[in-house]
Amino acid sequence: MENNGKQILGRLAELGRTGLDAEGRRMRLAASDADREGRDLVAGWMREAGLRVVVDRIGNIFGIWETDENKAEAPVMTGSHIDSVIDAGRYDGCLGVISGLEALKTMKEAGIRTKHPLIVGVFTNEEGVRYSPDMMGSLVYAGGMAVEDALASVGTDGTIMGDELKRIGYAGSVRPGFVTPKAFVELHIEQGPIMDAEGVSIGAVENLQGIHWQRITIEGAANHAGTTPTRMRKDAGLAAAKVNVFARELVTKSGGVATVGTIAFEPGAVNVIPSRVVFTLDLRNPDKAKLDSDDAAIGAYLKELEKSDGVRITSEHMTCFDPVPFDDGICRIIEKSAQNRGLSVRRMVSGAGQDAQMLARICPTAMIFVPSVNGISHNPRELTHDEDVINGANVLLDVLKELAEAE
Ligand code: HGY
Ligand code: MN
Ligand code: MN
Repeated sequence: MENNGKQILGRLAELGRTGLDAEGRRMRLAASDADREGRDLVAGWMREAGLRVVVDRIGNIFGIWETDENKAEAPVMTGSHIDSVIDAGRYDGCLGVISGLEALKTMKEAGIRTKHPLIVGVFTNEEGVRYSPDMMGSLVYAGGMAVEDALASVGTDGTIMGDELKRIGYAGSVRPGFVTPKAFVELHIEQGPIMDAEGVSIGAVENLQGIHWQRITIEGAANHAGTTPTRMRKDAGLAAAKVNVFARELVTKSGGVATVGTIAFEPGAVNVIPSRVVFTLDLRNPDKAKLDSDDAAIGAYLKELEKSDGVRITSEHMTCFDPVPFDDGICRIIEKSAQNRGLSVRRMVSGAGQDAQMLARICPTAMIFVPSVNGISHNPRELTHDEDVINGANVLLDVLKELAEAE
């Protein structure tokens, strides 16, 4: 059985045209007008496919295919996210939503009967760019965060998540976690270089690395860039740079990764020593002990810096997600489907955070990866070849069919 590949590619392109700003940059930030545009498009496709569409209180959208015979059984769920980072590619998240919808449609139109209902989900705010934490919708769905706290979260633009969901018409009434799936499978691009470099078509993702996000504020003293001798400086900018270098040295040893993705200087003038710097540090490692020890080493280093550089430093953790093991049984179904389709397949670790890591808290979960050309992602040059898109969606179809116990 095959999906309608042309439809998947067409919808990826169509969804990819939503959320473009004046400069043509794709910015479908959670609960923005651009996000609404994408949500309306996908919810329309779900209705066209004859799915029952529900929206929960944190704005997660679910397209449900159930029959009188199977609706009492636990559903098999797939899905991902359509919110994006800034100047994003068009595959991240969208591939899993569109392919999941297509798989349900393909089975439905073929008259397949399944023992379990099937659901495709669109989870709110997976990226965490506008509101923290990331994977917010799936975290709330899995019971890891109270919906009230999520709705109260304040965005980088000062808006409130709950108000914005209301404004775009996606403040649903259904309780998040309204049904516990029998299993959850997410198709996603790798976003890294391994599969493309090795020429592997399918990844059976067996676990996912831990993620710690923190926001660090360094207070120094503004002073004249020309007249202030080095020894008298309380340079918040220099201290921030030292933290970045220290974090890179740490993860080079521990096998993790560290990223300072946002940084703001005050007062932000070319000839004024920065008095205040606020930046974020994204630390990741597949090994929990190493991640925790790197995080602790950063905390100790901040204390040292306060003394050596005469600055005041505070830090608040925005997320602390442990590494997540996925379900080996589902990985074996993914491998079997790939082999039956004559596709190369290998086990993978997800370097990126995913909605699947939250669903893994409540049901057996795994992911299917397809290659990202040159490993590029979170970048408009993100690319997955059409053939790999279609292969990934067909493997997802096989896996969902087997998990839903198609007759
Ligand atoms: O940050 C991540 O890993 C994901 O893209 N949200
Ligand atoms: Mn993603
Ligand atoms: Mn992403």
